[in-house]
Amino acid sequence: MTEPFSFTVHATDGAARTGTIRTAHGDVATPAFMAVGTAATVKAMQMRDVRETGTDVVLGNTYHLMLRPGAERVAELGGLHKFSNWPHTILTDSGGFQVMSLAKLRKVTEHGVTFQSHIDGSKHVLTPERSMEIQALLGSDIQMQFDECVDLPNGRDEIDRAMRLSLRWAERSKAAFQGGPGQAVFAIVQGGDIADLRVESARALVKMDFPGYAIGGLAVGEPQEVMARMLDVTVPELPSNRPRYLMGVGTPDDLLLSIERGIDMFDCVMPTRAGRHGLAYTRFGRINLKNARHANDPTPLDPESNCPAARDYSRAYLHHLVRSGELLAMTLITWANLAYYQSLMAGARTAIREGRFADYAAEARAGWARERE
Ligand code: PRF
Repeated sequence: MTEPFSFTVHATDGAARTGTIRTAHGDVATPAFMAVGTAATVKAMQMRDVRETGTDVVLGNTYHLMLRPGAERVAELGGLHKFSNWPHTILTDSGGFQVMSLAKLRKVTEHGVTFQSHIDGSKHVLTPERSMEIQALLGSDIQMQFDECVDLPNGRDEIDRAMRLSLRWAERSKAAFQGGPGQAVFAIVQGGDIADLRVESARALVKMDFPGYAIGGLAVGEPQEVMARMLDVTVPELPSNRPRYLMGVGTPDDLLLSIERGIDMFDCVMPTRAGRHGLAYTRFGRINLKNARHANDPTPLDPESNCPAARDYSRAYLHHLVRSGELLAMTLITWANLAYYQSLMAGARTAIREGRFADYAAEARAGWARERE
């Protein structure tokens, strides 16, 4: 029998917490970094290797999967876990954010969003009800409410309008959620960079009593200190016994700053996308492997890493692969990046348990100063 969805906090250190989220497809150690698997693949990676980096959750996207290969097809093939060979926890985003950044001829109404596919121009409609139906067909463990995220900077009226629309869509998403045991739907706080709108959004969503709360609408063009301030006003409004997910964030520094403020979950294309562009994230900082200074360097990215990609290949070899446009460059650097992000999170979990998160964050930040790309 599948156990119900749950979140247990094991230890806190200031506002930082470490805990376990239990879903129908296993346990997630928090703070957690979720690997982005937009189109049912963590680009350039095999799921076996994604798992080996310490990843507990892969994120899928409603928008991409509805367009190709189609949610009904994935359901007929046994659901997203089976289709992608990822038997662990899957979180799916609801589609609104991707429609806004990728689709053409978008139109937002109370009902939902009409748009044209970025792949073939075909016309589609996403509503809270259809988004939840697609996420149910995919069979994800954690499903996101349908919301509207606006860019920053933006005017108060526009931020206010999208926040209130997202609240009404939260009600409709919750009513349309078809999850069984071990599955959950999360709300998304909006409100841009305006503190009172953030507080209002969070309070209204908490009244609706969701099993988890995301903070959306950040990392959309605002400075890091604005993001930190929005976390400072939002997190205290959220119940301490529910997981908190900061969507689309971020750099290693963003992760530490957010964990310090009580965030439990993250996703970001940064380690995977940068990996496809020759950029490595390591304990020593970000390294641009395209740079000629690596051409004769026999040392690996990190000799002490437990990731084969970071440990067993020289920087000179990775430089050569990047310069030659070899596919293996993407695989190895993505793999090393995911492994670094996961080791940063594992270290954070241990440090919180041991009550030394501030020291851990300071040491990590000092380490990044050792590389100059
Ligand atoms: N809403 C949804 N997905 C998201 C965001 C959001 O606001 C963000 C913002 N950084 C990333 N992904 N549904």
